[in-house]
Amino acid sequence: MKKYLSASVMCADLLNMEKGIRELERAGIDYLHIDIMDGAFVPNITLGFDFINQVKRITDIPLDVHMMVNEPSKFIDSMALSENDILCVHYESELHIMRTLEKIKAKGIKAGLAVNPATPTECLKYPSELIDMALVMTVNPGFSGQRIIPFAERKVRETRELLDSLGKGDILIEVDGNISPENGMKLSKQGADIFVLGTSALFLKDCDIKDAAEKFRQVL
Ligand code: S6P
Ligand code: MG
Repeated sequence: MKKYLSASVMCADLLNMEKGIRELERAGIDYLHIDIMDGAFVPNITLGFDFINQVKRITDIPLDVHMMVNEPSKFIDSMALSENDILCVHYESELHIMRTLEKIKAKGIKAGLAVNPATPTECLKYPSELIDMALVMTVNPGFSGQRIIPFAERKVRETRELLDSLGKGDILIEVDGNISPENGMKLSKQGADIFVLGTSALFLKDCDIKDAAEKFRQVL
């Protein structure tokens, strides 16, 4: 199974974004992971819809938008996404989450469903009919630079087993939070497909982006 690297844009140099995106293109990064926060679902605020729409105009790297907001259905039409982009919403963020996923699919965009560390894996069972990706959070969402939760490997394995048992082996599993090369290697073995790379693997002080991406690919 192919493995994908998704660069966490909130960890890039926000004052030199275009230069940063060109570097990610040169490094062969598969997705740009864009974190959207509302200060309510998570205690932080990061990037927004105008930013997404401007990024869309300057690069062909598909976007992997991670919505950490309450009632994400309100904002689906605020982004000019296309068929190769993934729009991922949290299971915990809306009462009728399947209606939200239907709305995303109706726009011709790929749909992702994210689960917080405390949320049981089984919540993916019924929505699996509507999703292209399951995002297993490996930290509590909101901030970069946190430590991975101790049961991350078990949760990814459980997720892979659940999806396979439902005949949904084609749904990709993404992992997000403290994905260092060492953690990435362990999670890859448990069935993770997409790796969100932030301060633990890609945006490092002593290594350029292309070398860091190459080093990460080698452990998968
Ligand atoms: C925050 C967000 C994440 C982070 C990413 C940072 O919860 O959803 O996407 O940006 O996890 O990576 P790292 O390696 O600093 O944890
Ligand atoms: Mg994220």
